[in-house]
Amino acid sequence: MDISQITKQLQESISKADNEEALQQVRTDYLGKKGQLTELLKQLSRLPPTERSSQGAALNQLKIQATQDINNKAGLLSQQKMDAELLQDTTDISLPKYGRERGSWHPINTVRKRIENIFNSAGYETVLGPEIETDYYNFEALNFPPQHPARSLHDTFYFSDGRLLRTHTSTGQVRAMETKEPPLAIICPGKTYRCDYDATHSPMFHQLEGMLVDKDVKFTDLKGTLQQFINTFFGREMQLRFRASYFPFTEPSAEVDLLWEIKSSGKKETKWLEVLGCGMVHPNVLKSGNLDPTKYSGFAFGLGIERMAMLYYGIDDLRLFYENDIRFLSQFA
Ligand code: 2NL
Repeated sequence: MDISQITKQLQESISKADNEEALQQVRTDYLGKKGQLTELLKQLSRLPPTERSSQGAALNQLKIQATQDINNKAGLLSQQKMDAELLQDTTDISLPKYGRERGSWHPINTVRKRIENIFNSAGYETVLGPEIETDYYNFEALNFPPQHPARSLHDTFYFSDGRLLRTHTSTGQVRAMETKEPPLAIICPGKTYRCDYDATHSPMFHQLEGMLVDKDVKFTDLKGTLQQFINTFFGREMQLRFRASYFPFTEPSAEVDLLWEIKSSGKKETKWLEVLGCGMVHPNVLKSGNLDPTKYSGFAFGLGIERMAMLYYGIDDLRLFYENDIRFLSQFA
């Protein structure tokens, strides 16, 4: 077979191949195991030695050239195919991205951390307890005897085995009293649960309780501590009012009101808002914590983190915290 004829045929086949499959067929026809060029190279040995070297060199040269030409054409076809696909494609790469916004802390966690930081700086240690509790830690150790009427105020979620979702975070503090020696300065933040839901109550809410137990802890220590805390939290001198109240776990007990300025239609008004509950730790509660009430005394307080966050940010509906509306949450980023 005449090499120049094969060369011409090959060039024609390559230029006729107008898609990748057709070109692959050309490659097989000429360079494949049974391809024309491969066959000719195999037959070289049968040629007389004089012709063998010149024919061999020419065939090898053709093989190299053929490989190169086919590869070039393959590149061209692939480029054409991509160009055609891009013309068809309707993806708009100039569209703005979505779903990649940065997350941020939930305002409840931000406020919780702020409060924790204030107390931690004053030497209070954060302790955490379980959210599923026993009747003992949630009620009995805190001086709610069985049948005590205050138990019903808590609208407790019970499990069938008698355990419950903690209704306050005091449970963590009882556990801390059991294991640590005074002086004891702890705060216990976390989720708490009560079976109640409306504009001002959520079945899950956040509390932070704190206590200080040592020798000679007095009610004035409590007043000073809470005044200092509230001033630091709001970043200015605030006016507080301690009002006598009742909790089973403290005696005496007080509720703390905060003088709050409300600007309604240009006029400045003030209002007392309840922000904290507190008192001197009941002797029975010290006893539950294996502490001798003749030797030690302590104060304790509890606050609702949602309430503090509402005041701090000026939010008027508790439910906004739990709806996970990104337009609401992103304001606190
Ligand atoms: C409130 C009232 C309060 C406490 C919590 C406490 C804890 C122990 C012992 C004694 Cl272990 N007291 N905690 C004391 C007084 C009030 O919370 O209105 N919370 C939102």
